[in-house]
Formats: sequence, structure tokens, C-alpha cells
Amino acid sequence: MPLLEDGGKLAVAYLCLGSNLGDRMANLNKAVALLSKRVDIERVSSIYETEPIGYKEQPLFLNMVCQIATALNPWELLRFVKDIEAKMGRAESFPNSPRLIDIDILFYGREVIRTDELNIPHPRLTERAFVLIPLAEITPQLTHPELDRKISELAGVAEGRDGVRKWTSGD
Ligand code: PH2
Ligand code: MG
Ligand code: MG
Repeated sequence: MPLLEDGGKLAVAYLCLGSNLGDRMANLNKAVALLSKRVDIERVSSIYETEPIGYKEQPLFLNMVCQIATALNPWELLRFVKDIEAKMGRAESFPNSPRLIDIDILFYGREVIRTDELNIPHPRLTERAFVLIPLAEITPQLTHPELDRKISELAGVAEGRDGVRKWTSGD
């Protein structure tokens, strides 16, 4: 099942990283460093401080997105990011605590994969300003393969945009 055309060509994928526990900035940096061991980090967005979506009773997140190039297929990429989450969580967390790091696959080329294990494009990304705003910063012209709408368009109309603010470590 070669998803990579012509054998060795790298796929471009987008990841969203989030942290709302501990030294959030250090957690994002560590995740990027661990990712870079097996994938090429091509672009990174600014870091944004974002209000929690879904479960409101938790601290503010730092979120960012990365564009990567990878020889891993989507299932290998999922395994790889889950291993990084586990490695970081095990070292610095305790049972039932919020996760220090969340790494979600947003897009993998223009693949559409809907299985229990793997859902690409990320099914909730179109509702999430904390994903769309950083993504629009690095790839505004990218189109969603199922909706054929540009990320810049989706980001422009996303709910909760005022809950997503650029963050600098001095804040
Ligand atoms: N992740 C969630 C649920 N809610 N809210 C923000 N602002 N940022 C996140 O990364 C986030 C969230 C589940 O993974
Ligand atoms: Mg998530
Ligand atoms: Mg996740």
C-alpha cells in the first residue's frame, strides 16, 4: 500500500502541537526536537496562547503547527507521535493528570483516511481556531482535500478566534 508516489518521495504533513501543563514552551520545544529526529521540520508557526476548547476547566494552552516532510507512512507517523507523547508524559506526569503534550496529525498530503485508529484530515480541525490560525500563518493557500476550501478562508470564519493570541515567552 505505497502511499508515497514514486517510491522514495517524501510526503508533506501538518501537525498541531499543544501543551497546557508544566513549562508549556519547553514542552513544545522538546516535542519539536524529538520530532526532528525522524522527520524534517520544514516550517513552524508562531506560538499562540489559546483558550481551552471542549473542556473549559483547564489551563490555557500553548499551540503551534509544523509542516514536516517525511518518509513515514501515516500509520508510522501516528505511532511515532504517540511514542513521543508517551515518552514525554511518562517522564513528567502522573495518572489522570492533563497531558503535557498533544501531537495531532492534521493533514498528510491530500490523503483522506477514516479508520478507528487514524482520522486524516483531523476531523475537528475546521472548528478549531487554535489550529486554523497558526496553520493559516504558514500555509494560507493549502486547501482541505474534502472541502476544497483554503485554510485562510476557514481561519477567517472560525469561531473563537479571539481566544487565540500570539504568545511571546516574555508575556
Ligand atoms: N486540545 C484539545 C481540546 N481542547 N483547546 C485548545 N485551546 N488547544 C488544544 O490543543 C486543545 C484544546 C484536545 O486535544
Ligand atoms: Mg488534540
Ligand atoms: Mg491528540
